[in-house]
Amino acid sequence: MVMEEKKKLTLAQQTAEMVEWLASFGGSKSGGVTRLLYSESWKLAQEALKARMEEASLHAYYDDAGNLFGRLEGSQKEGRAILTGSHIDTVVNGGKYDGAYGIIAGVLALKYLHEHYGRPKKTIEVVSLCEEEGSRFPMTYWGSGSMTGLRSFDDVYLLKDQEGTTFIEAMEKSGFGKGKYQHPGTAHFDCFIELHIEQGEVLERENKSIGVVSHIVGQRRYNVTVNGESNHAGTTPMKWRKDAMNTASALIQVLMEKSKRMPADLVVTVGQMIVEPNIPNVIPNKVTFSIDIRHSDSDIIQSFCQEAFESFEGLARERGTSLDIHKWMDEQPIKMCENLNELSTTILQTEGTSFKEMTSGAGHDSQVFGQFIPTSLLFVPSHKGISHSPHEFTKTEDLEKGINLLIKILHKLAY
Ligand code: HGY
Ligand code: MN
Ligand code: MN
Repeated sequence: MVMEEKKKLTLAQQTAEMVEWLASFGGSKSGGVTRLLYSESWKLAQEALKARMEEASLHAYYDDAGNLFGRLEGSQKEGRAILTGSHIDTVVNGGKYDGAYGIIAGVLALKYLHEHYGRPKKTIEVVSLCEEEGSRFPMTYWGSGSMTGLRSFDDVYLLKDQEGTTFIEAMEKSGFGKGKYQHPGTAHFDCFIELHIEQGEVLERENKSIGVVSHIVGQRRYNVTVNGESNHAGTTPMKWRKDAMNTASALIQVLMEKSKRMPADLVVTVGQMIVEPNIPNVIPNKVTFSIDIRHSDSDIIQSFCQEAFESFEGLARERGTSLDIHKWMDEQPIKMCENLNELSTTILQTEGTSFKEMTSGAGHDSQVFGQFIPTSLLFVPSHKGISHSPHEFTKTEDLEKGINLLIKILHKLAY
């Protein structure tokens, strides 16, 4: 679709077109989207977004981690810029909106502001953050983490994906990490505003258009590796086995049973399991499974992990197996910026748009930026609360309400 035609489209039509367009990068026949960090579909999406940013009269540029920025230069040379955006990577077979919506909202908001108000006083930038999910390598928030210093290049070089490709190989193959672009940083940003789908169904159930997030829950992720002994499924008596799967299933039951005795808003998920040698007639000698634990109070997360892991060692020993427990993510609960939230709620009250102040059970790049610069996270409803799935859906009119709010916030802050 050429630029001229795009200009005549309404904001709602541009939004709907851009959602489908971006979802085509890594899109599958099942309607899911898979765009993993530094993969071919990730690279094509970033390159295509760069062109869209330039079409929208933004100055587009990368940093050395592969974060892509679109800048609407302000007339005031001094002073720091306002940043908006979200992450371009997805989970495997995820939805069209998680991360992508925040980038689309930023590009269309800056395009609208430039077309209707010309040059701002303060510079505004939209960022397509290279990675947030932790779907390819065992590490999350690489985009926002590399910008804020929460993650360093040293942390990631030797990480490997499930195919055995190292992080540095993948990064360099997609053209980053070699010093060709500026080093990631947040030095010239004043604040960060992220639009995101709720990924829950509170807004839809309560018929509210916007979620203004007050806090994001704390989140920990572990990989637990059980080491046993492979052997013949037919000739090895049960009492002689060192069965890594038997132990893993006992440990997972401990987690699920223990969670029933914890506050209802503690959530624990075992989402990934790697079995070796993963053959029906061989007793597994190694099972690695992930644990994702979240709660708004980090002391509750700590006590849950401590008590659960205490029983792990004994259960493993009883079954002739041993354990390695590796914590690879530990983000504290964080409060969002009250001033920015007040700006949003004032705009919403004035225009009569329904909203709800709420906690986020999902982690977001705002959880990282919020540790360094004033940050605001704003939700639009997810149909039936479904996310991380091809069935993720948000109505265009809800997407548009979020973008209109972003336009008003940025206009207030930058013009
Ligand atoms: O897992 C999460 O909370 C987010 O979608 N990365
Ligand atoms: Mn996600
Ligand atoms: Mn997300």
